[in-house]
Amino acid sequence: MNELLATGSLSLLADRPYMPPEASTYSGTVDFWFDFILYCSLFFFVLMNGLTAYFAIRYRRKAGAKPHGPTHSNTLELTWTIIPAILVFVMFFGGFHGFMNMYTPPENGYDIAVTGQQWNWTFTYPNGHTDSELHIPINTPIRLTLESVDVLHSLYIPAFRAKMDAVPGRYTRMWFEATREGTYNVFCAEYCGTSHSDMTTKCVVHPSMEGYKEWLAAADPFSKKNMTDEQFEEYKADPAKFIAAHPEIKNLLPLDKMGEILWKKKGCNACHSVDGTANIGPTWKGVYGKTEQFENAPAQTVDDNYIRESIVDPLAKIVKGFPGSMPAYQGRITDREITALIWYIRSLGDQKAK
Ligand code: HEC
Ligand SMILES: [Cu+2]
Repeated sequence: MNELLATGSLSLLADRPYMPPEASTYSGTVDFWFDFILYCSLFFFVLMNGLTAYFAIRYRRKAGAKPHGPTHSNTLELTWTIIPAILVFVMFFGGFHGFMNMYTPPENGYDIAVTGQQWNWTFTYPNGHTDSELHIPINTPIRLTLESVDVLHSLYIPAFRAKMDAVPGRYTRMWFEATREGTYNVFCAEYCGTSHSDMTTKCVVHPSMEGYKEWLAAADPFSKKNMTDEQFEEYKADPAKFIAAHPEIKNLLPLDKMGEILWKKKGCNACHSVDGTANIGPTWKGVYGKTEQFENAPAQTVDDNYIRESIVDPLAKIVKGFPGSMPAYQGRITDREITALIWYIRSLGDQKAK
């Protein structure tokens, strides 16, 4: 029984039509106990309402009959106390056992760090690569350490039946082991402000550890492995020439295209549009080269240094008419990434300002 519970092979049906697919070792266990409670409740609902209806008709008040009060039956009272008590203990035991399994990360887990912020998730992989998507290998216990830079969030992957709060100023942990390859939904399950419902991403389960490692190596074109600092200087000077000369460096795009990817990967897109529409923060369209007015500083032109400052220390100059609500990226973004973002913002500007 214990092994069955731990491996999650307890499952009445394969995928239930009313549940997401079962894609982790413990999702079967969760579904088993969910169904157990559901069917017990259903049974007693039908039994009690059926009897109530039956008795209301069978013993309805008849003309001339004398009503009499309730009598006592030990047998009946013991029955309806002992049977539900046993059922409740079974539910408690099953639930508690499953809970302990879900909240005790295995010692040999593969670690990935998670940062929640309004309104995106950042996953930091062991090689330092950060990504807004969660990629994991199949059949490997994954341990996540969660933190939040602003308010309460909650990482929720329904297919794994896994959920854990991300709390500012505290680390929380969760673990799971995926059993099916595929792409699954990831949500924020804690109401966290205006764009909470957009705080979604994907979890990609790679069919093997090798496949996952390959993805990881190619995912970050700016990782140290991919480019030296001298190469980066060359690349900055003339991206097209550099890319042509270095086909061995994977996934390399012109800097502004790289910035466009980072705009999404770093979660800037939650607050900054690039098409002129208003959002939580100012749109990036046409911002480069324009004269910006501030709440707390004299006006100045939007140039490279100003953009850098806005990313690492956003509250130093708060754009007029906007809240001081941009999270500081100091320590969570590399110089290369900042450069790429600057190129992207430039490319969205007035061509003359370039
Ligand atoms: C939670 C929302 C939010 C996120 C996420 C966010 N920003 Fe901001 N950003 C703002 C707000 C609000 C302002 C205006 C207030 C201020 O200047 O601090 C702003 C201002 C800016 C400015 C100055 C724009 C101008 O018109 O002068 C730049 C540049 C900027 N952000 C870059 C970024 C980058 C790059 C990222 C991603 C790495 C990012 N922001 C992520 C909310 C956000
Ligand atoms: Cu959230």
